[in-house]
Amino acid sequence: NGIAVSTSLDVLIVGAGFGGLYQLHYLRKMGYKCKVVDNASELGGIWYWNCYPGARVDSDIPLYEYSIEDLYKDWTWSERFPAWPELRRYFQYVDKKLDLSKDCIMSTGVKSADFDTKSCRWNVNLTTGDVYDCKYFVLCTGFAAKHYVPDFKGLAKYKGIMHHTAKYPQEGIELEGKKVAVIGTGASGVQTIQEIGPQVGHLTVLQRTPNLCLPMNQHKLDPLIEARVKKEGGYEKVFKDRQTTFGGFHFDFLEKNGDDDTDEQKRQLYEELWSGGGFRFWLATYKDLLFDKKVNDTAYNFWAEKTRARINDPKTRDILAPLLDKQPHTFGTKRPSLEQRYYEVYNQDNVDVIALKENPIETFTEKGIKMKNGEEHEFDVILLATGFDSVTGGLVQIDIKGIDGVSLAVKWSKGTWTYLGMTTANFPNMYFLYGPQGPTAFANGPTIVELQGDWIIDAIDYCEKNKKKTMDASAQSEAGWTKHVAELCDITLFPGTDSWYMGANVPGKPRESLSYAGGVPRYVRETKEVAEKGYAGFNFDGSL
Ligand code: NA7
Repeated sequence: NGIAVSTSLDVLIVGAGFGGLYQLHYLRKMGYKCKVVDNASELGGIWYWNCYPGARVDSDIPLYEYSIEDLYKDWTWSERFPAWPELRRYFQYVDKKLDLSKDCIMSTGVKSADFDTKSCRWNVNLTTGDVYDCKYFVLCTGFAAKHYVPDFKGLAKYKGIMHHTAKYPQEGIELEGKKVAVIGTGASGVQTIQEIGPQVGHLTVLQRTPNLCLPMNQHKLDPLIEARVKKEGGYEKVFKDRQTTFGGFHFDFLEKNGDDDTDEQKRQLYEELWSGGGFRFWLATYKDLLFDKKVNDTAYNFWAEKTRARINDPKTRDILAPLLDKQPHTFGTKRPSLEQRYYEVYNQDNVDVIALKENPIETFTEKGIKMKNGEEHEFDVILLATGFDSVTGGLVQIDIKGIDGVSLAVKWSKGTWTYLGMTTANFPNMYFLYGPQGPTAFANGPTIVELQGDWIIDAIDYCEKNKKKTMDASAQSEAGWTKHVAELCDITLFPGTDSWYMGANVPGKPRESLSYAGGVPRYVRETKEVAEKGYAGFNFDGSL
């Protein structure tokens, strides 16, 4: 009826993906009055928005699902690495089981939120005009809630169909027979390219940096085998194991360094990891792979040899998989994508690649894209797979003001400051998960969402049981954590590469480690210790 509503809640949660729904389920079960708000019209978070052709998860089943409430028992995946439609169906299934939707306000964004120092509550303004006041404000916006479109010259001139992959139309686009361009070869670009390459009339890939893709080794799952694995406790074992490994997967780095093995042994190990598929070649290898460039080079050489053998044209081979002396970046310091048929697609007559470092985009035109060398390419469809203002973007795009009236965007404009990767000083009773300075970038989402989720739920419950009005990180503990996160990253090979891990993919964004590089077990230990010490480093009911 157009009349704005004002409502009081215990907890307002932003985001109806894995993180937000976990918060809703448990906090509601504990008796707290909660609502989830999400811009999307359906549950699923990242899997609502990323519905481009071929979008799928890079964690193998059953890593990428909830471990709670025996949900796994009545749900069977059809593939080892499921695609977005199946992931969406999973959310519908979880919704049915846990009755979540009734407390989700969909197709609605959070415009702004201010902390009222008198009432010690958050006032949250929604895009509908409705206002909620809540004691706790929990942001579960994920690491890729804000897509990034580079400031290409003439972008607005283009008259054809153009979409960012994370804003792909829900109803799809007819691509058959069309002239299509894909800009960007991160995970989104790689998945799109390998899916549409065989369908479109002509595909031009505009690549700035090659992706050091790893074989996905996708396969269908047999429901009978899965039922047996479940019965024998296989799924529960994975759920337990994933809490104990560096990346929250069910495999981990080895207890040895590259130099502990001969060349022959190395080759044998690499072959095994390669054929195992998924991220094994990245995260189940020598423990110094991401610390020692010499060891890393042996992995790069193996990758280049395997990959180059699949590409027919010598020039294309050098563009997609250069030899070590021209390597685009140290292996694994940018997120490797998992591929199926990706390199073979470039052997098709209807697929070309343009190396943007040699021949950059000059300008977009009415009909397509003009390159620096003067060539103009016409396209019916341009897909921008150009990534995200990752990790922090989803948080700072909401106008959130803490106790001193300073917004989060201003506070983090020169660098990110958090305590434990879940709180930030001067924003009392506000928590975020799968965000900055937690193990976000290197870890399996559902693992982190459950571990950080429990920590946040416990913290809220602690405050309520102990009648605390506010819980706020101290400036000192925040400075300590931020330094700790930087130090953990500085000893790795990550800082040497421009990537979204380092905030280096968006011009002007501060360069820093956006994620905690100490691995999941250490992170859990450190955050648990803080809780066990009565939430050391936090001020309760501090002077406001
Ligand atoms: P990514 O991994 O950030 O990839 C973005 C791609 O877009 C990457 O290849 C970029 O090249 C390219 N890009 C970005 N800006 C430009 C400009 N200005 N010109 C040309 N090319 C550009 O995003 P994704 O969506 O693929 O994946 C994000 C994460 O989602 C992924 O890591 C997984 O965790 C899931 P660059 O490499 O910067 O040279």
